[in-house]
Amino acid sequence: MKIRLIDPTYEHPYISHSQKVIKNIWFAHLTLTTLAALTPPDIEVKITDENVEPIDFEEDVDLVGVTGMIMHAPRAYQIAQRFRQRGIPVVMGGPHASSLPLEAKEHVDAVVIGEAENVWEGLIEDFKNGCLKPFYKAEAFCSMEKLPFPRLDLLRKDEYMTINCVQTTRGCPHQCDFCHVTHFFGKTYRCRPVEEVIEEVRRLEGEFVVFVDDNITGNRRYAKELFTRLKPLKKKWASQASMTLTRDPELLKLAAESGCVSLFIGVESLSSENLKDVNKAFNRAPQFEEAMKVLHDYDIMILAGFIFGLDHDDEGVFERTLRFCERNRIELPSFFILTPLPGTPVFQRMESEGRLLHRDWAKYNGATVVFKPKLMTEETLQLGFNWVCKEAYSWGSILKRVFHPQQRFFTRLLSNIAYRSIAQRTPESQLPSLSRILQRMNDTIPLQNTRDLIQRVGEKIAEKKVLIGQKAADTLKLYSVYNERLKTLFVRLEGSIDRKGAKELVKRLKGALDVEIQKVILDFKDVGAFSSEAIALLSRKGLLQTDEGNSWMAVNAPVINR
Ligand code: B12
Ligand code: SF4
Repeated sequence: MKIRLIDPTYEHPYISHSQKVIKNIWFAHLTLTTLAALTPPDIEVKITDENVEPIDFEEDVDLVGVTGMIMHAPRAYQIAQRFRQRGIPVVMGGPHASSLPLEAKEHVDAVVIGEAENVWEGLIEDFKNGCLKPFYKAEAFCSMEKLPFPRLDLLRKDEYMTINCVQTTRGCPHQCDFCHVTHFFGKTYRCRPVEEVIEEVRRLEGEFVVFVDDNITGNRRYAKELFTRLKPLKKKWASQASMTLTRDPELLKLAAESGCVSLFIGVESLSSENLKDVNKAFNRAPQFEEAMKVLHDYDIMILAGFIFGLDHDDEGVFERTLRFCERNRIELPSFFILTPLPGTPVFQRMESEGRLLHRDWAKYNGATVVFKPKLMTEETLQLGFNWVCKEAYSWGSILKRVFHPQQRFFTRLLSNIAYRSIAQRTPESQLPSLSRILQRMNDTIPLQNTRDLIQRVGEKIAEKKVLIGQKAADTLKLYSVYNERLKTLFVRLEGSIDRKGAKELVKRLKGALDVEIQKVILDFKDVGAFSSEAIALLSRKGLLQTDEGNSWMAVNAPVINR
């Protein structure tokens, strides 16, 4: 009996899948080599990664297996159709088929839901006996012990940057609302026996290994043991980890000593509100700069993932994020547009709020807007995303990020050049028009004269005194969010306001109130103290009224004359 396993290709709008790019930066997928290893030895099994070789649709095979993430689904269905036209049955598994098995079943003969380990052999037996069932659901998660090593020998190894991929754990202890991992693996986090991982790594040729885990440090005790045992192998490795790693110096040191050279870290957003919204508050935004520094101190290159289009993102987010990457010399920033993956809480939320634009899965690729964002239009999100992808890999931005005296300058530069070749495919785009204004409206203004500041009066102020103590702050902080749909700028003020602060505020608001912004809402409730001159100026401009609540003040554009 002959089985052909296929990994479909995908025409990504900005990630080039050219042979050169694959050779420079891709590592081979583990899916098919794992399935091949699970296939009984009496069966002839071959694999095709369509990204590196064409599919032979005329091949003489008995059964075809096809995999796919969400965006591969349409192509996977086309492939299935071609084989089924010839009467060859097709089985589909992987993240997409597991989330939407009923949809997948319309295109294939059998669907595997979940991991293959506990069902694949039984499916083959059924096929041999002529009684293939429509669905095979892995009822329990498989044991991580004695998993067969993937059949790397079936890959065209010269086509990839590396084929040395190893999985040490499955699942993640966290449950971020946009992530498919929790949906697929539930709340489980399973680790393979360290001994078996070490043996698999030991057998690999070459010094570089990719651990294709979702979060390699999800169980610290396990990770510490793994890293300790890896050290003598003297390999270099890359993987994915969550930000929590940066808060455990012992673990980080061990990772570096065991050969960790780069980590993909899902930073996701610089906004604490966004992180809280998507159940990722364990990423602590105020500590990000320190976290990036700690990774660099251990000479670990950072591939930082950022998601755009979360509910607190306005059109200033693209520039703000890029400047963060430049300031912190993040080697390889990776940007994604929020993608509601079926099965995830984000998908459910978007669906129930009527915010999904369509179900054209090919466009659910992390680079195309498929939902209605809250604070931006679809168009602004798309254009801002295109801008940041291209701008981050412009020579100017690369140079800001790669110079770092202590570290591997050439590795940083070469990886950036490789990523630059991908980013070149992103369509040309402009920075969203209000971005510059929004940077100015999210700023700290130092004050000049804090001596004659007076604490606020009124009921609210009594609470405030306790909060800010007796000392007035010597800065005025502006936190602003622009709602493009309402054409309204919300500005929250925090600290104290003296004459200089008030003048600067008025100046910046005048700059902001252009044709696009129609309304500004100022929130003074976190201002602890004003100088009398500031009160006079702000009142004269109609920005401050001493009403009882004195918190929210709505100011329409015409109030401030340009
Ligand atoms: C490594 C990895 C990558 C690597 C390589 C991709 C790869 N396939 O190896 C890179 C970094 C390139 C990558 C990129 C992306 N990835 Co990725 N990736 C992973 C990761 C961490 C591991 C994949 C892996 O090797 N697993 C090990 C193998 C053995 O497991 P498996 O593929 O799931 O297969 C098992 C079962 O699913 C089943 N099975 C699978 N296929 C089939 C087929 C048949 C016939 C049968 C019987 C069974 C079966 O059996 C296997 C054994 O149990 C997964 C998370 C995860 N844990 O799966 C995310 C994951 C697959 N990626 C994901 C996404 C979204 C992406 C991107 C689209 C991100 C983006 N927006 O750009 C890109 C797409 C790039 C591309 N063009 O392919 C999502 C997919 C969600 C979805 N529903 O589509 C996942 C689940 C992560 C997540 N956080 O949600 N990814
Ligand atoms: S930490 Fe990463 S892998 Fe884990 S649930 Fe969140 S996004 Fe998914």
